[in-house]
Amino acid sequence: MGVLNVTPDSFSDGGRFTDPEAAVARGLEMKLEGADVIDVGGESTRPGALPVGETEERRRVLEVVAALAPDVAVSVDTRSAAVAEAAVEAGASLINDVSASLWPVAAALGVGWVAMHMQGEPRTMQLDPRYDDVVSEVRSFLLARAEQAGAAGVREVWIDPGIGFGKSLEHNLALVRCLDHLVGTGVPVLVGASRKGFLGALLGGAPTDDRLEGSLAVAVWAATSGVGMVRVHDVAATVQALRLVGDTTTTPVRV
Ligand code: HH2
Repeated sequence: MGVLNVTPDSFSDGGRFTDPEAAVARGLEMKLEGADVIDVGGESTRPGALPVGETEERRRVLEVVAALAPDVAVSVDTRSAAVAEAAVEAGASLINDVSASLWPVAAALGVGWVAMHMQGEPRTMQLDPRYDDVVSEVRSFLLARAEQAGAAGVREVWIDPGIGFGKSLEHNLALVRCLDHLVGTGVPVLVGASRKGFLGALLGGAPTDDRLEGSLAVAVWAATSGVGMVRVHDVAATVQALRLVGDTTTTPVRV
C-alpha cells in the first residue's frame, strides 16, 4: 500500500502532493514501482494534528481518487463516513479507517475495510499513552472490531496495530515484536511503520527522510511474521526488499 497524502501537513510527504496532478503522477509512479493499492489521505493524523473539515477533505481527495481508480486499486484514508462514501463513489475499493468505526459504511457499500487501533485522538494521543498489556489489548480490540464487521457483512477486513497512534516507543516495539499475535487471529494484518517517529528515536534522531533502512527492516520483519500488507512511502525499495521474503515464504506480501 503506497502512501499518498494530499495534505499540506502530513509528517513525511505533507505539501508535496497538494496539486492534484502531482498527486496522480505520484500514485501512478507507485503503481509502476509495484504498489498493489494507493492509499489516498486528505487529513493528517500525525501527533498533534487538528481535524480537517469534511468539505476540505472531500476537495482534497475526490479528484485524485477518481483519476487513479481506473488504473490502480485505491483506498481512502479517512475517519469521515461522508468522505468514505464519496470516495467509494469516485472509485475507491477499500476504506482505510484509523478510527476503526466505519465498518457499517463498508458493509453498506460492499467494499473492504481496514480497522486500525488508536488510543485517544491525534491531537493528544502521544501525551501519555498507557496500557497494562499493549499487545493483548490491541489484539482484543481489533479482533472484536473484525468480528463486528464480519457479522455486518464486510467481506474484506484488515486489522492494523496503529504504530505511533497513542503508543510510546516501548509500546510500538512490543507491537512490532509480537505481530505474530495479530496474525494468529486469522484476520489479515496491515502494518504502517514507514518513516515513523519511533524509527527516528531508535536511529539516533534520524529525520523523517532518513529512515529508509529502519522502514525496510520493519517491512521485512512484518512479512516474515505473516503480515499480509505493508503501508509505505518508499514503494520501490520496499518491493525489492520484500521480493526476497516473497521467494522464501508461500504467501506474497502486498504493498
Ligand atoms: N498511519 C498513518 C496514516 N494512516 N493507516 C493505517 N492503516 N495504518 C497506519 O499506520 C497509518 C494509517 C500516518 O502516517 P502518514 O499518512 O504518512 O502521515 P499523516 O497522518 O501525517 O498524514
